[in-house]
Amino acid sequence: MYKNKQWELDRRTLLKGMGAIGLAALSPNAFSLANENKPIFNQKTRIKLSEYQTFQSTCAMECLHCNLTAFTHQGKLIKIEATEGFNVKCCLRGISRTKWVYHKDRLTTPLLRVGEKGKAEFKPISWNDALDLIEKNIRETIDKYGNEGLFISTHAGNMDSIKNDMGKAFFDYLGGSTKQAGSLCCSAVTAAMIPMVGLRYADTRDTVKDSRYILCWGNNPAVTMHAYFKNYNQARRNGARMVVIDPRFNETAAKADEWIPIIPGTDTALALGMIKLIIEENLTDKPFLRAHTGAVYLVDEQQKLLRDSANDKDSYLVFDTLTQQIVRHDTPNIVPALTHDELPNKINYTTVFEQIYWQAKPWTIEKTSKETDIPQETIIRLARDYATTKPAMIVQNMSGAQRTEFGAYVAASQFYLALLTGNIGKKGAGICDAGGVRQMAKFNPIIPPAPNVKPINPIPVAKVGEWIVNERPHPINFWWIMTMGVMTQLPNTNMVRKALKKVPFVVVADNLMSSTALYADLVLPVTTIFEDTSLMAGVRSQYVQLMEKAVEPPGEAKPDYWIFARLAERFGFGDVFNQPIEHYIDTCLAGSGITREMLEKGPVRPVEGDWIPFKDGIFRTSTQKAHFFIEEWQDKNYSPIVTYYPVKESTTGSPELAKKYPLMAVQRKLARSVHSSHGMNEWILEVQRNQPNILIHPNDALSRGINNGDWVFAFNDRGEHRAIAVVTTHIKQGVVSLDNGWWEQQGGSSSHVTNDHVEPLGNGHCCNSTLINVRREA
Ligand SMILES: Nc1nc2c(c(=O)[nH]1)N[C@H]1C(S)=C(S)[C@@H](COP(=O)(O)OP(=O)(O)OC[C@H]3O[C@@H](n4cnc5c(=O)[nH]c(N)nc54)[C@H](O)[C@@H]3O)O[C@H]1N2
Ligand SMILES: Nc1nc2c(c(=O)[nH]1)N[C@H]1C(S)=C(S)[C@@H](COP(=O)(O)OP(=O)(O)OC[C@H]3O[C@@H](n4cnc5c(=O)[nH]c(N)nc54)[C@H](O)[C@@H]3O)O[C@H]1N2
Ligand code: SF4
Ligand SMILES: [Mo]
Repeated sequence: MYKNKQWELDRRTLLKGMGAIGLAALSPNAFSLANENKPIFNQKTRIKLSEYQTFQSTCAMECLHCNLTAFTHQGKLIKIEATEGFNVKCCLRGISRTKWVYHKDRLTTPLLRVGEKGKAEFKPISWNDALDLIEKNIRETIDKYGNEGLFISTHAGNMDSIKNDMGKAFFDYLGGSTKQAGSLCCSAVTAAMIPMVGLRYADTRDTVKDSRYILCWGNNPAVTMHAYFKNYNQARRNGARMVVIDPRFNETAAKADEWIPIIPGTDTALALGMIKLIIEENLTDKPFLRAHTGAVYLVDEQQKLLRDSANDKDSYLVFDTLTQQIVRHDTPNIVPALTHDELPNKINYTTVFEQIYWQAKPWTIEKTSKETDIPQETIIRLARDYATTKPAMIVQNMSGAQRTEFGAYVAASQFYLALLTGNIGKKGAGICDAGGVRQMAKFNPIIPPAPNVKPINPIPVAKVGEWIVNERPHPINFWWIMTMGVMTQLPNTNMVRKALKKVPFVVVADNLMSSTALYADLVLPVTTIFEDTSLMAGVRSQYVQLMEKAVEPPGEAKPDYWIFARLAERFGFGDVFNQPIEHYIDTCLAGSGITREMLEKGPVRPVEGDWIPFKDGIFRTSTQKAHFFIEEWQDKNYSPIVTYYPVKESTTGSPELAKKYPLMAVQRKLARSVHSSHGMNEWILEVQRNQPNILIHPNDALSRGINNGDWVFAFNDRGEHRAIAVVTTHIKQGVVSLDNGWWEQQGGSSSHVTNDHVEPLGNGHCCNSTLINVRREA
């Protein structure tokens, strides 16, 4: 039987005893696998340079996809370095991937559960037996529950261009399955950007250095965009002012000119206060708004956009101030009215611009200050500086501020500010979103669309736990989990645990015995980067990169695509899934101008020079204009113009709940990990901290008898999360900051307490709209 003592340790006792020794040292057999696999690290003889072989790959989890060079010797991975000449430099996590490859908890064979779920009692089985079991369970599920009974979860553990797509396509070829709707990460940003500017992913990192004013709004690039933070430092050396809006004095604030603490979830109120001042002080860029945006579109009394023809979606009407006529917005040589006083008297329509002003008008400086707890003079200075210090850039980048209940409005309000001031489409301006090569070139789906896919209602990703437990929208009998740490990353961990226990057959494909794999019925061992061939043409790097196989995987570990190819053969569509990997790489690249041969020489960027999204005011909507009035939001019964809705799970939104749980918890990403990935990396545990922290303000600590360094619990009705208190003024009073990504085996994830409400416009994740209390451990 396969039973690792370390997994059995109680999560409380484990961390208590750890101190500075590091987690691995506790386990009697902790280093056994590592030792077998790393003779070279212990060798005294020097390896000649000529004996090395090098391979390239990319750090494929949801970070910046830095290009990495692996050095191998006699089939073993010796070290990983940042690839010379690549545009960003990898970090400690990237070079510590050798410790991921040779980790003591690497899965080397399929494992079948034999004990209770979560107790880590498995027996090794052959791949053939594993595939038999999967096939049997899929067939039984479809027979008994229909394709609805199948559920696939994928996310960000490996964002290459092959694996997740192949997984989703496999289930489509089975006839369909239940899928996740939205994203834990940033679907609120998508819900704002797609209708407003016509695409998602538009990063401005190339021209950060050209900016004069950088507003990091609810995000922390010094940690989370670390590999190009040098651009921010360069901007400051060039004289730019950098301002951080965050309830926490984060690592970026430590390098900035100003930190503006804010009450979590109130960012849209701040934006509206700024917009009111910018409009009233006439700091808008009117020529830009008239030429490149839908601010001039006419809206009637029923709050409907006026169109020339109902059949032509793009036939928005405007009022031409030259001819005093209502005309289509794309009529040449017009000067469309922007403000109400440019319209004729006695009319029953107005402009989108006026509607924006009406939404902003109630947000006086006093009211904005009261809602956000930002001093009035700070708001005035912030608004004036942003609007007048050009070019100004807002760094949004999948921010913490949009992982809140109305996150789509937060993201949209930042675009409003940029558009109103003409701070977009220019060097050093814009909204820095995550982005990558997909904004620069077109790539193809690797698998042709499945012929017959049953439409099946999805599960909003934040509700995966609760909906499965309550059989919404239908019972799930078979759950395939890959590239995703559901036990650490989905909100409301206790509910997710119940769901994992409820579903009769849970398959987890991972390369480590992760917190999620502990709850599997069948664990499938998969490769890490450098153990298979793949392609990265994704959303975080501006380069297309080949991922080369450098070493053999341990034991029986296989690439995810190998598993789907074998299964597809059993279901009669092997020809679609069982081609050589090169076929899928070539399919993805076809027509992009980039070939595998080019990539063999190194990473390729599809365009030259600085990337400036929406250059010269050309947007990717069908009108090529940026839109402020969003009919999709109106269709969902939300305001089509950015509005501030108070967050429900907050001290003001739920005063009764706040009596029990008066602190607002926000999440933070750590330098030690990308989510739960690297969370158990031996080198990182050694040089970075090895226990979770809770940042709490001295006044909040004092009233709870908490001292710096005490073990404490963050808790609410959903669960509790244990961590060490850091008593500090680096967090706003009334707010605590929780660490993202700690494993169950390390004391458990902060997701034990996070809100599993669904962000309404994008099916997003509201982990930063969470009420808790904190108590000292007895
Ligand atoms: N080292 C490292 N880098 C990463 C990752 C990682 O795990 N580790 N993850 C990657 C991924 S997937 C993502 S999405 C990005 C995320 O990148 P970021 O958005 O920069 O990361 P977070 O730490 O989630 O959030 C940033 C800040 O938001 C603040 N915040 C929370 N709620 C609010 C609010 O309501 N208003 C305001 N104004 N601020 C708020 C938090 O205090 C935190 O400091 O990072 C990527 N890069
Ligand atoms: N509490 C809290 N929760 C959060 C957040 C937060 O700030 N706080 N942030 C949210 C955000 S922004 C994001 S993006 C998500 C990220 O959430 P996830 O995408 O779930 O991230 P990870 O925890 O890194 O889990 C990825 C898993 O994939 C595995 N893996 C790596 N490579 C492969 C592979 O090739 N094949 C397979 N099958 N598996 C592989 C890794 O070992 C790891 O177990 O978390 C969200 N959840
Ligand atoms: S973790 Fe992020 S910054 Fe570090 S090497 Fe990987 S992609 Fe680059
Ligand atoms: Mo994310």
